[in-house]
Amino acid sequence: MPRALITGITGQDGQHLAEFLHEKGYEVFGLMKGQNNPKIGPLLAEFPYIRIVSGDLTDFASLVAAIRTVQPNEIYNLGAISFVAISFTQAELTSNVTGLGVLRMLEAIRLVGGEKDNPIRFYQASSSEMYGKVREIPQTELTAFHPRSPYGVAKVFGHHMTVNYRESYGLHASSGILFNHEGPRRGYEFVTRKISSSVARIKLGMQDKLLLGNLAAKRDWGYAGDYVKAMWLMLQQDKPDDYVIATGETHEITEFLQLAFECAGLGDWRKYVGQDKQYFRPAEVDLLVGDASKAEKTLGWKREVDFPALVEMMVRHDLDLEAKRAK
Ligand code: NAP
Ligand code: G4F
Repeated sequence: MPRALITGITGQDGQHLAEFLHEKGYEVFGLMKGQNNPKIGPLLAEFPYIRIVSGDLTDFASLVAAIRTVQPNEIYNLGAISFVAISFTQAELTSNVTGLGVLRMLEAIRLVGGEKDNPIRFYQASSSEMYGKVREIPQTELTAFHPRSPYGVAKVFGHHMTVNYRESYGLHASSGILFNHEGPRRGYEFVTRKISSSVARIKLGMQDKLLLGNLAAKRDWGYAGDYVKAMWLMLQQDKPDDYVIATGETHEITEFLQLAFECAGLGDWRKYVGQDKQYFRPAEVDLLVGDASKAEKTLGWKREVDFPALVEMMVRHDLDLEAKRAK
């Protein structure tokens, strides 16, 4: 039974990946920080097969201990301060967890090593935020980076470290440059979930208005369930490499709003949506659209859920959830 260690197990991708790997017959271990993390109970209630290991990406010794305990065949480094907006006000913490955390994990792997004939394979969760003020459209594995937030800068550091450890020490370390991916497990702080949950609450009479920031930004939004398959495929290749994972389509936030409000039968979104300065960022990423042709060709990866289906999935899920909560 192959063993996988996932950091960021309580996050959106950690949950999807745990489910995916369990179905593939893996023993799934999740790194969890804190002395009594309140997310443990709900996580194990939904995924009883996950085995929790204590550790923190800011604590090197805890990563070494976790790898020694688990003896994983594969490590998926999904743990991060991942909310771009908060990275502006907590830049040092973001750099430590999202940036230096990658280096600590790579060093821990180098130290512990793994089985001689079957060394540990490593996946780094890189991000389209690294492209920031984009240098070309669409963005590929070769597009230069120009990050626009402390989060983006930290991800560039982690990305280059992953490439460097692969080239310097021969680690099987791959980096997935994933564009935005969403779904019903998305955190409420991100714009798509903020919209889908607000639409549901407005529909049920629990909320009147939805306040957002910049509505002109464009994102390449895919479904998280499709994207975790790509992570796994990267680690099944003989050679480690970097891959863009994206849909190749970009949509303005207003398009997400339109579909979401229509799906709930609320009509024109402009009746409900306002703007608030607090949700604008000091610097913005205006447009992201990725070219995933390398992943499609080499990994055989293909997204299955398109943009309208993604919006509908999220709104329908939140309508059910909020209705249950209201009872
Ligand atoms: P998420 O839902 O925000 O989850 C982040 C996870 O990181 C949580 O489980 C969190 O644990 C954990 N974490 C935070 N600080 C930590 C620390 N010091 N030590 C160990 N773990 C820590 O993120 P996601 O959407 O699943 O994304 C997964 C990864 O992919 C992240 O690295 C993100 O930056 C990257 N990424 C995401 C997207 C996207 O669109 N979703 C796109 C590109 C890249 P707690 O719950 O205990 O705080
Ligand atoms: O949903 P967001 O917060 O996601 P963002 O900044 O694109 O970051 C996400 O995707 C990255 C991949 O590109 C990941 F690496 C990262 O970890 C994270 O998962 O914001 C999307 C856009 C931004 O342009 C933001 O300014 O929506 C705009 N926006 C407008 N109003 C808002 C709001 N974003 C949020 N969160 N809340 C608003 O009220």
